[in-house]
Parts: sequence; structure tokens; C-alpha cells
Amino acid sequence: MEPAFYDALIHLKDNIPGLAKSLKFGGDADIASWINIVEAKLIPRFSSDFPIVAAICGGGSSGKSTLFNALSGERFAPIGGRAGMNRRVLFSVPKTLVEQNRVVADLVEPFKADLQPLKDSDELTTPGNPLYVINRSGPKDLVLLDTPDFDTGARGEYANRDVTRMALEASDIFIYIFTNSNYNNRDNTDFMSRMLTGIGKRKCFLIYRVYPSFSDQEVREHAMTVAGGIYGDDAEDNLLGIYRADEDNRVAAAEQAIRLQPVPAKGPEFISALASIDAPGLRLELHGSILTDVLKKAEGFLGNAARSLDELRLYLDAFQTVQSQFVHEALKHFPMDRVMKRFAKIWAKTDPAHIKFMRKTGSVIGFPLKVLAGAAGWAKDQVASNKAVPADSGNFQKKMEEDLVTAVTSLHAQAIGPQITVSGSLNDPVVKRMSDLVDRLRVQKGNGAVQNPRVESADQDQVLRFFVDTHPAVLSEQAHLRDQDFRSILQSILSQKEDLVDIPQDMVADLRDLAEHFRSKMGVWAKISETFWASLNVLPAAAAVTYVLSTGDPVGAAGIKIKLTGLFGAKDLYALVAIPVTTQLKKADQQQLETMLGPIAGAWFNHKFKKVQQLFEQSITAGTIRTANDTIEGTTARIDEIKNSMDICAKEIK
Ligand SMILES: Nc1nc2c(ncn2[C@@H]2O[C@H](COP(=O)(O)OP(=O)(O)OP(=O)(O)O)[C@@H](O)[C@H]2O)c(=O)[nH]1
Ligand SMILES: [Mg+2]
Repeated sequence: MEPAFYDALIHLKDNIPGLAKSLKFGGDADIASWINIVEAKLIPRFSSDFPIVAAICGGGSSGKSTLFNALSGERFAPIGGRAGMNRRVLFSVPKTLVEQNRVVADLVEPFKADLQPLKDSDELTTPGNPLYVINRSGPKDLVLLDTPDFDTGARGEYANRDVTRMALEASDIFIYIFTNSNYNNRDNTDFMSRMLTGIGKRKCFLIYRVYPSFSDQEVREHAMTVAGGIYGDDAEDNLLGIYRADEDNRVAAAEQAIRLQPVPAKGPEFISALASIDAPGLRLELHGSILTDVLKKAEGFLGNAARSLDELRLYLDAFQTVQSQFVHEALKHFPMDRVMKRFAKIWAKTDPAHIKFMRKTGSVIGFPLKVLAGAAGWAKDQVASNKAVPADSGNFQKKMEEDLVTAVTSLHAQAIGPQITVSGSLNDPVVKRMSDLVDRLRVQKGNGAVQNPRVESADQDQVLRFFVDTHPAVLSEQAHLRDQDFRSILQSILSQKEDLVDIPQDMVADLRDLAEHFRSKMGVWAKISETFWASLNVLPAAAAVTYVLSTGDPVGAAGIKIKLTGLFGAKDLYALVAIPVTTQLKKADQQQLETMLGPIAGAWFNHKFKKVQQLFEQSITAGTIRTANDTIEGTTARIDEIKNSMDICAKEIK
């Protein structure tokens, strides 16, 4: 037996239940019954230390117990002239195996009983559970069974057939012993034949207890009659050997052990023929159909696992997309004045001397004030169109708190709810991936109406709305979150809002890098009026920024809109800078402003996005995200390993 095959079987048995537990698929009963078959019927029998189990069987008084005693080297089984002496099965187990409790327990698995040692031969003459004796002298890896006859009784009611059937089920091979008076008995061979079709085809040795006067030729002929009765046309393939045990009164008188002689005489001795049996190969033939079935079921489990894993991937994507959208929600207002004032300060430090002079004289102030006047009306239109919400820069802190409360409340509701609902554009790679997962799940689940996940589409299919049920793998995390007091979650997030308003040192460093970058490009921008640069100082008072998630152009032609493409992975995110074009801002200046505001707003968003996301994760989503990620990672690897083990097992089936 390939150890790899045995290991693969063990691996399957250990890992499929684990997979089912992680991904919560399949009924517990299904998995339990599968494990039971693998554990009881396959694993023990394929283990390299599992002995060959040979059942001595035949009609009453045919000499089964006599042979059993001879082969196990002692006189345990009761022997007598009255047919039907043995009412129980007796195991002869090599000493080394008795010491391994596991093997003994596995041996009697088909009997659904435990195996007790024989104390007195008389115990065998009354019906009951199987018993065993220790074999100290015979082959180390052979277990022999003495079985009750299966032909005592009358009118088709046979006393021992059930227990005999169990004994035969527990065996790899049969040693069928017959006599001249029953070799032609169809009832007996029919029973054997039925046994064979019922429990898988066991091969057998035929032992003919025969008169010494019979020639080998006659012995063989009679034996082939028996074999034909048992196996039909397949007799030759299934015979392990024919042996004759010549009638001898010294055997009956217990003066001599029964002697088996090969027919034809040049054949191997019985014991060496027994020893040369390829037990694992035999078992594969016997259990091949069980193994095929077990693998087919495993295939089914794996299919369920793959579906569940896809559902979990989809859930995680939806969950993280929702979180990212609520982070945006929390950052709906951009504190243009703070950021721009800070940037202007950094900028001014590096201003050329003549600009510094201009600023001191105040000659550049007039222009931005006009901008301010025009901005108010434009902003009002935007609010009315409900697409972009200009920030009231003076009230930024209050706005941000409101945004945070809204975002945290909505995110929390989704995080503990039965379903994630999220919309997104197919231009977003994550949304595209989600859409592909949904398609794959549809195929896997068949063409019927799929309840979960559900997708609605709009805008020529570009914008999709997903409804994804909470995956069972994260239910415990969800319960944990539900147990926490929402108000304290909210409080802990709000307590950090100062950090969100601040412009921390690392952001200042980024702004400085930006300023340097702009300066380095000053050559290209030389034509731009110097008033533009100077106006940076006061411009922010007039500028409000918000953004929307949309595939369309939410603002139309009016105003300066800065497209923050590629930021946060969402292609269609616009930062809208509410500077109306009705002012005297020159076309060139306007373009310049766009070029400059984009990166500055981008720097702010990047910093704040990370910060808000961190806050949300710490207080709400980290557990779920971690659990989902760990489960995905662990089960993906596990599924691959299981596939590998299944391939190894499948190779064993011819
Ligand atoms: N003369 C002779 N008698 C034998 C030989 N082998 C067995 N016997 C006798 O045949 C009788 C039946 O033998 P058992 O070994 O008890 O037969 P069994 O098949 O175990 O019988 P049950 O357990 O009753 O089904 C006993 O009296 C044995 O001594 C033999 O080779 N020659
Ligand atoms: Mg007997």
C-alpha cells in the first residue's frame, strides 16, 4: 500500500470537516456520516499495520474449528461431532496486534460490538458477541476467524446466518471448507454467492476435506464445482488456491493436526500462500466502490466549499466597499481654507522676492474678493441640485462631526445587519470583481432563481447594486459587535475628530513636497500671471470642495472640478472645487488652479482617508474583516490540499 494514499485518506478525513466548519457549508449529518464511513470502513483497513482478515467458513461439522485450531496453534475452538458447535465468531489475533487496542476495536467494527477475550471454550456454544484468542505462534499479520456454520436449521431458517454475514463482512478473504457430502449443496454455495454480491467480491481458498483415495484430479473437479457455484464464470479469477485435507482419524482423535496439501501438489504451502496475499490490493478491490463513493461525496463537499468561499469573498468585497464609501461620506467636506492657507504659507516661504513685495502692498487682494461674491450664488445652485454639497469652510468642524455620525451609524448598521447593500460602478476594479463573482456563483448554483447574492443594474449596466447576505463565517464576529454599545463606539470615534481636522506633520511634509514640485515646474508656468500665485492666500475663503461618487458629470460645465481619479481605487470620484467661472478668473488661471488643487486635495484625502478608515476598523469592522480574510486565506490553501489528496486517492481506483 502506498503510504501516500493512506496519508491522503487521513488528510481528507481531517480536513473536510475543518473546511465545513470554517466555511459553514453542508449539513452536519451529511459530514458526520461521511466521516463515519471513512473512519470505520476505509482508514483502518488501509492502514499499513492492519492485518489480513481471513474467515474460515463452511457448513456444519465440516472441520472449520479443527482447521482454526491448527492454524492458530492451540486448541481453543470447541470441536465436536454435532454440527452447529460454534454459535459465535472467534477471532485469533496475533499477540502484537492485541497490544494495539485500536486494531482490535477496528476488527469488530462490522459487529457493532466490542471484542472480549475468550475465557472458556463453552462460551462459543451459546450465541453472543464475538470473542478472541491470542495467537502467539502464527503469522504476525493474519487474523483468523472461526465462524458458525451457515447451514444448520430447517426450512430456510438458518440459525447463524446473521452472525456469519457479519464475520464475512469483516474479512478480506474466505477459507471455505467443504466435504464430499456438501460440495454439491446449492444452498451453501448460493449463500456464499449472495454474500459475495452483497458485500463485495472476496477471493477464497477452497479446502476439501476429502477421502485419501480421491485423486487430485477429482479434488480439483469437485472444488471447481464449488467455485462455480460461488463465483459463476469468474471462478478462476477469484480462487486463491485449492487444498485438500485428507480424512484422518488421528485428527479426530486429536493426535495430529489437520494437514493441508496443495492441489496440484506443486502449488505453494497453505501458510505461504496466505502470507503472499496482497492485502492492500485486495482491500482496494473490496473497498474500491466505497472509496469511489467517498470521493464523490468529497467532490460535492468541495463544490459547496468553493461556493461558500466565493460568497465569503463577495461579502468581504461588499463589506470593504461599503466601508470605503462611508469613509468618503465622513470626508464629504474638504476644509479648503485650512489646507490652502497652510499650503499658501508653505508656498509663500519660497516666494520670489518681488511677489513677497506685492503681497505686502496688498495690490493682489481685490481679485479674490470678487471671486468670493460670485461663489455664494453658485454654491446655492449646487445644493439645490443635491449633487454636490459645498462646504461651509467656517463650520468645517461641525460639518465633519455630522458627516462622521452619519457615516458611523450607517456603517455600523450594515456591519451588524443581515445583508450588505452597496452600489458601485463597473469601472471600479473591486466592483468588477464582485460582478464576476456573482456571475460565477450563478453558474455554480444552477440556473434557478438565486436568492443570494442579488444584483440590480442601472445606467446601461454600468452601475450595479449588490445585495449580499452576511456570510455565516462572520456571524460570530457580528454577534460580538452587536453586543457592544453603539453609543460608546460613536463616542470613541468622535473623540478623535480633532485629529481629523488637524494638519499633521506628515501631511505638512507632503504639502511641502508638492510646493517644491510646483516650483520645479515654474518654468512651464511662467506665463501665468503672478497675481494667481499671490491670490492663493485668500482664495480658500471662496472655495468649497465636496465630492460625489458618480459615473456621470455631476456639475456640468460650471465651476472648477477636480477629478481625483485613481484615488481610493474609485475611478469616478470627483473633488469639486466651487469656484464659479463667472468671475474674472482668466481661463489660464482657472486651468492652473485645477492643476494645483488636484494634488493638494489629493494629499489631504489620502491622509484623512487612511485615518478615518483606521478609526472605523478599530471600532467597528476590524474583527469581521480579519475573520473573513483569515478564513479566505486558510480555506483557499486547504481546498488546494484537499484537491491534491483527492487526486492521490483517485489514482488508487482502477
Ligand atoms: N476423521 C477426521 N475427522 C475430522 C477431521 N477434521 C475434523 N474432523 C472432525 O469433524 C468433526 C467436526 O469438526 P469441527 O472442526 O468441529 O467442525 P466445524 O466446522 O467447526 O463444526 P461446527 O462449528 O459445528 O460448524 C470433529 O469431530 C472433528 O474431530 C479430519 O481431518 N479427519
Ligand atoms: Mg466449529
